[in-house]
Amino acid sequence: MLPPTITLLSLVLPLTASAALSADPNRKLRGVLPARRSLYTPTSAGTWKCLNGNKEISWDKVNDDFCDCPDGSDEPGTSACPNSTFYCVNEGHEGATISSTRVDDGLCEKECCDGSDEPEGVCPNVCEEVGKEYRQRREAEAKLRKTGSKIRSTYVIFAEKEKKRLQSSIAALKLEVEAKKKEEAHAKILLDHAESMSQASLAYKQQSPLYQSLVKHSEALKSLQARYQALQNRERALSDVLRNLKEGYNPNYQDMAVLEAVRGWDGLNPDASPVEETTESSEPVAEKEETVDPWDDNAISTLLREDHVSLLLQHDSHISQEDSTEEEGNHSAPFDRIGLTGAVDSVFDLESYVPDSLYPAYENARTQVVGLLTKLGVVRESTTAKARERHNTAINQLRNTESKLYNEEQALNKLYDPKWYGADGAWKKLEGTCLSYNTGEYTYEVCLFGQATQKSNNGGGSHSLGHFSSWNTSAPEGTPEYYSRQVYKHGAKCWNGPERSITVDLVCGTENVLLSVSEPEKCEYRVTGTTPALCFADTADKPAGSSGAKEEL
Ligand code: MAN
Repeated sequence: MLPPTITLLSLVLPLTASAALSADPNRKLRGVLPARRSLYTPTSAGTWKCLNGNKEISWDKVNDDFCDCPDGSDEPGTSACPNSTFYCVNEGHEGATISSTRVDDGLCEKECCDGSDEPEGVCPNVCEEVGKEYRQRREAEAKLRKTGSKIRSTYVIFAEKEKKRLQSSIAALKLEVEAKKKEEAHAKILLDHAESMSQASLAYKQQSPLYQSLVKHSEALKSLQARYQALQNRERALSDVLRNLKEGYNPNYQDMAVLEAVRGWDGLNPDASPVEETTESSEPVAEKEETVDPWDDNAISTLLREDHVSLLLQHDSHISQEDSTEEEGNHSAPFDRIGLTGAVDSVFDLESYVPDSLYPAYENARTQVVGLLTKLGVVRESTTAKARERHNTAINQLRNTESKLYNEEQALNKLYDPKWYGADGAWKKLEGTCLSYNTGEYTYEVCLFGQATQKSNNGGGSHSLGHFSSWNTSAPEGTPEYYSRQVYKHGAKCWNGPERSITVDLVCGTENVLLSVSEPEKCEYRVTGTTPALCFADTADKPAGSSGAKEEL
């Protein structure tokens, strides 16, 4: 509701203004944009065409506070036409355009510091003062931007260096991957050889009298177990026959053969009731000694399932250890097996130095020598284990190098990706930079392009506020607005609420720093801060005011 004085003014002033406008031909240009001034000239016949050319009106009707043109162009300096605009010249400051509805309403518009939106004498002209303040502020901002942009240019240089570093690292890693692939292939050949050699050596060891005897014992045991099981079955069948006989015979027939058979059966089963009550036990039953036989069916079956080849290898390693112990204590041993084994093992270390062209010949010679030494028992099984270990190591090294290469390639792809570090890579420098802000209760930390955290200052633990997810996707990609906001998502789940997330709003500043933190919605946080990465030396001023462009006079 307007104050009564203003309401009265607004009723009276339009009339006064319109009278003044029609009387003063210079005031016909009131509210006209400088670029359009030349269009506001009457014809020699004293007429004027609406700017869209649809209608011709009398020049007197321009700015007469009555809307004649359908496009509203005849009333640039009054509020008579709807959806029209008014331009304030603002001499000493910057021109501004406002909605024509705000013209002659008795209110001094902030955008029109010259007071031209109201009749003369209503609003003071404060453009000089406002312009001075504005220029000072602009100068300070420009200075800040200049300093910030210098820092920013070091970020761009950092990205260039990073690009070179990544390119040469990738080139080196590619060579390394090739070399590692060859190493792995060589190690595989070695392993295959060692394994096939160990097969030959195993076959030889299986001929040993001890192993052969072990195999025979095992076979004999198997045969005994089978026979034992057959006898058990037979005994079970006979028991059934006798039990049936005992239960079904007629004692009145006095058949002695049957009676003897039943007595014999009872004798075998002392727990069973005797055939006749008169039967006396002649001798006291001797107390049976409790013996536990460890070789029950299960134990024998387990023994028979033993893997003899494993046993042979274990035996071999056991004997080797004993040999080593003996040899360690006997330095005067005429045949230094350890020395020889070491020498043979060291043959494997030569692999990496053998040129590719000589490799087949080398392989052949090595196979023969090592084969002979294996037969003689000089080379031990450890050769296979070593070859396997070497192959595993080669595979692991190849995988590690390939994964390093992948990471470096990814880093290079992201370096100039607008969705990551910007088209000039400036943001790369800030990757992993952690900014924090203490609110008293919590310390908020944002590690740029990484994770954001809320840490309690009173020992209450900390919550993840999410990981970097995107820039400001509501602005066009690559624009300063796009880079003025970072969004971190998928943090720790809020009790009865969403996953925590945080929005980081940034503006140009000479430092990377957070300035405020808030939680506008439960578990949805917002921080503001500054960064030199948003300072652009060559950026023209953004349009000022909500109502349009300003023009410096
Ligand atoms: C913790 C903090 C707060 C949050 C509540 C929600 O106390 O993360 O910021 O509002 O949990 O339960």
